[in-house]
Amino acid sequence: VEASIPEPQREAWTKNQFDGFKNKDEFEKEVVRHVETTLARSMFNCDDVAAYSATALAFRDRLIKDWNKTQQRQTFTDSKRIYYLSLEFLMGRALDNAMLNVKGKDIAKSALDELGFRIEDIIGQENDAALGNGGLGRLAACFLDSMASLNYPAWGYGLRYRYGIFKQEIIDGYQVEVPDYWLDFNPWEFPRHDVTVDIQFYGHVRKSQDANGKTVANWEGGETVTAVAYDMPIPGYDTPSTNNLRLWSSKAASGEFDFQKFNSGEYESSVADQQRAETISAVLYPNDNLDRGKELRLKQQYFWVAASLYDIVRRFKKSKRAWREFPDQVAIQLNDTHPTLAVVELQRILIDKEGLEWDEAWAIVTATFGYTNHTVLPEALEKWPVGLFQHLLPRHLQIIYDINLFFLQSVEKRFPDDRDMLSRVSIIEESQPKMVRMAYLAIVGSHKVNGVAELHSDLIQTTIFKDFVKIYGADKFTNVTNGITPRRWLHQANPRLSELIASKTGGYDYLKDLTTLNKLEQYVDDKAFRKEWAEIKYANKVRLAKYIKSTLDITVNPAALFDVQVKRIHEYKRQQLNIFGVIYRYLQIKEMSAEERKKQAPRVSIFGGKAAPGYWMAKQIIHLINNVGSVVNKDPDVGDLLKVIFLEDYNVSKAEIIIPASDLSEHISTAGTEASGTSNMKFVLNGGLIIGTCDGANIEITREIGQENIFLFGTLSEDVEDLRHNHTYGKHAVDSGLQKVFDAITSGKFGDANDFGALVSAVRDHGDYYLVSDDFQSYIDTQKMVDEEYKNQEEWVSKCIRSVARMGFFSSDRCINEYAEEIWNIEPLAV
Ligand code: Z15
Repeated sequence: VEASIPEPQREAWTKNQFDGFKNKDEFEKEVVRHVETTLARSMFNCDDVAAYSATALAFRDRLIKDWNKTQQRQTFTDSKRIYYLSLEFLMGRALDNAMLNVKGKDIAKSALDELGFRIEDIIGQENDAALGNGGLGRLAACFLDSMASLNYPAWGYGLRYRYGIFKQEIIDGYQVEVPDYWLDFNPWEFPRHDVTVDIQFYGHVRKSQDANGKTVANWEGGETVTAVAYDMPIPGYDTPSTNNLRLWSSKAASGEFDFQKFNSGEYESSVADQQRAETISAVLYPNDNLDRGKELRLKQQYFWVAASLYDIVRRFKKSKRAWREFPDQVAIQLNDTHPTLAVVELQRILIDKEGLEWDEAWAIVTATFGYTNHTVLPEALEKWPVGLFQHLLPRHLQIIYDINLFFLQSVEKRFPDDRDMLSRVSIIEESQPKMVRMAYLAIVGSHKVNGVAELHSDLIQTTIFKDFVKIYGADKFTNVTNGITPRRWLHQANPRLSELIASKTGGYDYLKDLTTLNKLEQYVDDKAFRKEWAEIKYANKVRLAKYIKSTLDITVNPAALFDVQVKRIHEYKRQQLNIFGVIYRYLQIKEMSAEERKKQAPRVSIFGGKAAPGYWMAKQIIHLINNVGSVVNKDPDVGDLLKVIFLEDYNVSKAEIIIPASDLSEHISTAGTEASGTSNMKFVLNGGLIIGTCDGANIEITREIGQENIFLFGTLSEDVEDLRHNHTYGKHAVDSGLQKVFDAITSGKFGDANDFGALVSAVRDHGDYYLVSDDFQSYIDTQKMVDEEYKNQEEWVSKCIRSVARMGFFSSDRCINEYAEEIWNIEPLAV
């Protein structure tokens, strides 16, 4: 390719290359240039927002150079690429991450200082890119960081929502949702107005004969919406590799918003068409672990999947390889079932557009895809009514029926006498109305299916996907335990701890091989080290205390134990167990004598998290937490012994402040319900201990750090089914301690008792599905142990250090290497 450019031209290009900045002065010049030209401002009206914009643009210029080179390298070497399809990417802020990954933060800090700005203030100007709900979306963001840092040729594909997850306000104790219009100014995205794909919806299928007499399906009519690509550079840590996240935005196809209509007086209907098209990428659905089955959501899924596949296929076709080589060049990972239509779409492209035979096409499809399952909760498993498919994607429904037919035929051959099996595993559920089971389609269309922690992977293989293990054999099913990026979740969020670790482990290389943390263990008995460690934790708690003061005007004592539960609000995550425990503690304090109170360990109970707007019970939990806070926090009997804090609008950038400040974090889901959890890893990596159930990745964390370093309690997952059964058919009395809590609530101590009736009766009268009562006593006992152990600070700090030293396994780098080897069959590209 290079040879095709004449020598003099090439020279002109090369000698004028933009080299980025290499030192503080050059960086300063870039910032001033952006302020004065790109932003058309000057030193006289450069506020923090403008300084942020200019700084971001200077780093963006630099990233884009590496980005271009990375893409060229991937093209020239014709490497296999991994495409990570996710409807959510919970990226958070980009500037701090970019500065640290390219090792330019020190330069930026001193340059901004000279120009009259504090780098923390500048970083704080950026809106979070909050294109996700919770764990699943943040996992995708950690994976992008790891894939770039490990030099894998990888692309993310998602939707460019105009509105990310809503902003949460708390008004009178209730959650109120406010739209998140984050795109106002986003220096990190590159609109690619020349990269567009027309996406078809509705219409009908007409069969015809081609020249060879073969029947071909033609999907005709309906409407067209255009997808426009927006690219975000993803810098790796300490490597020139810069990958791409491509997000699709919807707009009316040029034929739809045309001048004819415009000129013939149909202005309004023309604008309406435009708006309808833009609706597709307008908003992120705000549900976590819940499928609501809305038509627009299915439209989002097809729009995004079809645009992405068109892009992937277009890139493959440039290589002029034979179709059978497609899986050697392309791996596609389905992040949950949301992108499962990609399986059907690729089959459609191969048979309807490229003329391949079904079997040949299907072999290519199944060799290309891998599917990650993230939940066993029945209400989260996607199903779509057949009628909706018929209407929106008629050709895809036909292909799904064919996929199912061939699949069931093969099952029948292997299990000839098992009629029941056929109806159990059918992709079509024979219900009223009939439904397409997306998880089954994803399994049938992939060569590997994985869960996200050992317990979870075992559970899917023995429960919801049991029949498929019988059909395909155990090799198709595997586990890849989740991980987190230590760059954002230690180095960026906790710079002082990162520096201390670097000073003991031989520099910052531990950020590239997290198992190096094990070197810390030899310093456990080093008094000076322990002291410095404790001071850093204290400073992080002071920072959070200041944040609490400035946002809620509540004073908390940084010497108290900070007990944190931040995550989406969900009954299965059991924030209700936590707040019932807090009430129990409060009642105990109230009963104590002044003498007894002096012996109590002071505690700050910190909550944060969003409830899905339509999830009424979750909203009741938020309301109760806030009401308990307003009673407890001003009770003079209690003082510093207990404070209850609800932090508004928990998001990635707030997590970066909260997580490093925790002494104890709560991961207390009913056993068997939390597929993995990833914040558990973040908290331990930042030197906090965990109180948790034997669920998800808690189990592997325990195995790695040692059971003496974690506070486990509660029912085991293998006992859950029986307990639930007994609740329904036997007697079950509410735990006596919990009963006192319910009495306090129903007496109106925390506001109108009617407001919380549903929370109480879910446990007392309606079968206690999440086993709150069963686990209550063991939870309280374990919290008591926490209180005792926290009094011995020397021992506590030792536990924290040992835990951090043993957390190497939970890097998303380890996790991505496992995917690369076991599922994607892909190698890093040398730089
Ligand atoms: C989500 O955030 C998760 C699973 C889902 O099925 C959906 Cl729709 C959203 C979470 C799991 O609840 C959590 O346990 C896991 O750590 C995370 O995905 C990443 O795998």
